[in-house]
Amino acid sequence: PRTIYLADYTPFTHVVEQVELTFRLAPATTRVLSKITFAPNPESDGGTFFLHGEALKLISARIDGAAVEVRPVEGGLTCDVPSGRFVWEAEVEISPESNTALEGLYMSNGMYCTQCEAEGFRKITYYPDRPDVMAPFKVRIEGDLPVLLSNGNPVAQGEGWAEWVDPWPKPAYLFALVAGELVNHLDSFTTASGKQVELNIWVRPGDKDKCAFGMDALKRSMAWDEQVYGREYDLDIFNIVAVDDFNMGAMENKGLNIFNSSAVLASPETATDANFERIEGIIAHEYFHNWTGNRITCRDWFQLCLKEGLTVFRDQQFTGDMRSHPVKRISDVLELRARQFREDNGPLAHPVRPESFVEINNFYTATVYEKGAEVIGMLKTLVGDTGYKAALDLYFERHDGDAATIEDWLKVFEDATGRDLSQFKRWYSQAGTPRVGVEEALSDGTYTLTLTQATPATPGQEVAEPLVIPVAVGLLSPNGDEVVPTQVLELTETRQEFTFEGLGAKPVLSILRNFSAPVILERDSPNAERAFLLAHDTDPFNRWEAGRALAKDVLVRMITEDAAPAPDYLSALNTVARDETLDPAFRALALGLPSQDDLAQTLFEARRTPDPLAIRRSVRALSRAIAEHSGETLSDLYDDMIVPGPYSPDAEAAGQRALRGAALGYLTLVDDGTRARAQFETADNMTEQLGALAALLNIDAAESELARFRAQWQGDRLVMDKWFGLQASMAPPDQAAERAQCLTEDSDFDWKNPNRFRAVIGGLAMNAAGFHAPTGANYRLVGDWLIRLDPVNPQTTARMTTAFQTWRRYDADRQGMIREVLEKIAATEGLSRDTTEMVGRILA
Ligand code: B3K
Ligand code: ZN
Repeated sequence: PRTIYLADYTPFTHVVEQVELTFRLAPATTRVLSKITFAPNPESDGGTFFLHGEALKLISARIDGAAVEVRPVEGGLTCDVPSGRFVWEAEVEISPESNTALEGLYMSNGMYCTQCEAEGFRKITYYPDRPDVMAPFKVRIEGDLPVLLSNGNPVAQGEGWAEWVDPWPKPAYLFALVAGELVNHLDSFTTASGKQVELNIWVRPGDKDKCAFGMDALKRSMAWDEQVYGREYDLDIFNIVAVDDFNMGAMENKGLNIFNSSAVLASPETATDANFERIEGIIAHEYFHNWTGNRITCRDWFQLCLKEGLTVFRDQQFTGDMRSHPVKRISDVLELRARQFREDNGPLAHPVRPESFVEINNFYTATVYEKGAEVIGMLKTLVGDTGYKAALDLYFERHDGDAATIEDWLKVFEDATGRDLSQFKRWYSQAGTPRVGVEEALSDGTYTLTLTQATPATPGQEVAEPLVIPVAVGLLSPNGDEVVPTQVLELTETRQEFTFEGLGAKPVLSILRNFSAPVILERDSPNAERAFLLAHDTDPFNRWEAGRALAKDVLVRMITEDAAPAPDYLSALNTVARDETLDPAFRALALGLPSQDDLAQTLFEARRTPDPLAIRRSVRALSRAIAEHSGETLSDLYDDMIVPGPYSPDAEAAGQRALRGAALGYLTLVDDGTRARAQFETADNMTEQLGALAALLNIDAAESELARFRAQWQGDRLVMDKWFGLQASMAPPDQAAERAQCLTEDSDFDWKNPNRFRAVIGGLAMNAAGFHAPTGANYRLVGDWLIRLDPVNPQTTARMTTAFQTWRRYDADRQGMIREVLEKIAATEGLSRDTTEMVGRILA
């Protein structure tokens, strides 16, 4: 397969002035008629005219009304074209019903839908399928279905046809079409300037009662983007459609967002608090793309973080405003460490702006998205809130309608704030998680903080240059008063000193407040200091972080030295759990332990080979010790944190349920499941029902509840995904293989549905000790399923190969077995470009 390089960018030979498409829908033989006006691109040095096209049956092609001879070439076609403006017309045939890759135009439960990002439009018709070619689209859909949707505004419709016009020039990846027997949840929004916008969430008839929350989230997103970024919506209508078969969460097509049904449908009975929060965040994210992604798009796919990092940053701000900033920050950092640090410290590490790729779909990663958002957060910290606002205003003013680059993005910050960002730019080109070292000294009232930075080598990058790292610090006096409030130190060199004058006693350092940079702090502070910060830090993030560092230290000692759970830690945790001045959601997070995967990585970095079974044993032993030590506290919390009244997914109620749920998890380890069974019986919402089920599974005593859960929810695909996922991810190590086998043989295991496949195969990969069971049976099971899925759905297959990205952490036996599986995948005949690239990188 061919590698594409950022350095090779050249503009397209032509500009597209207008696109007109007609779809004659039929499951196996859809006809797509296109009429496209091309004109020479003044920015291009010329070259051969080329249109992308894949898996298309060309029926006819004309230029300016006359038949034209086209020459098929790899990935599309070329032909001779007039030197000036001309009209290209083509008719092609495609087969949506046999499109299992879920890219291009495909069918899901009898409904037609599209997914064009990144390069799916070329499976619909011949076109310059690249984001820097933007054009207004006019679309006519003909089909015997009641609902026919496309981008933009509806302009005309009749029995079996509809026409849509999108006045905003857009790249083809934002094209969308939906046709089906759908019903709508209807609402409206009045924009700041008084324009009425019709809002719809389109679903299958049985799902209409699951739209209210998503609609509310949409309206809150629209209002927020006006208030915080001054961005108004720009069409008469905004449509969201729920689709059951979808490769990712959702897609921001102009005026017609298409969602995985799991990312939009919610009712109290079927969705957990976590689901509600995720839905709110994804609806906001896709809506925010209307400005950061659609009005301003990317010049090429290397600039993906331009829209994704920024839009993630915006949705994080939104959730913080809607809920709680500290709780959101802690959750985001947990995610970042679990997914992005894992990627950045293994074979798949790549810069936030990659410089080459084989298959762009493989780069919709935690690095591009989440680290991309962290980079924007650092920029904001460095230039301040007013600088950020000025820069964003300038960005929208200067680049509206553009296909922009990271250079453009940084330039608006430079122009708006006068700051030189040439060193900061390294965050976009240098992969790997920087390690920051800390030394402290006090003499004659001067406190000196020496910070160092180093970034380990990553694939293709041997030497790393120093970055600009904003390090937020505060100093506390030994009695807990803040003697130096938060200030941002700018670490720009490999080693740098910062001094603070006038300190009588040695202060306690609270460093990297609010996680001001995506780095790993290398600092061995004494546990007494961590316990002090857990009790007193004025920065909520660092308070939580101190507890986490303590827990990690305790666990590492338990794993490596067979130590007993440290009593100091147990009592510190008990104090936090009881502290009623703390938000319940925060306390719930503080009660969580580091994940088994996180511990494996920690051990690996300390040059010890992680033993997944030993890790699991220690985590369970510590959990039990917490349950025993804090029995009374947990039991009080369980009794007190009952949320009165009917279920509401709001942050406060969800926080109380989270704390009560955390208590239940621990209590179930010591009460034989009495409380969990009772809760399962009486729960009137999915959060409590699933929480009880998980608690019982954790003690391997959920057999009857699993059967009842299934009987109750058999008809609900999204709830059944939970049933599958929980069992795969929680099976005890010695049963995981058998359990997973059994789940894949289940009559409801629809492996072509990405949500179901991910629930089982992805769930198993997340079951750390189970996945790594010493026989290697699960490696082989996952490998064989990936081989089977690849010809059907390369995108989901490639993404799931990441289950193996940490393989070099483990012992020689496990490495050998994983290598065998990876090599077997790599040797599979006809393996997709997507999976070939991923497996190649993991093995390299
Ligand atoms: N932009 C889409 C992701 C498309 C993924 C293509 N493989 C969703 C999002 O980030 O909002
Ligand atoms: Zn996005």
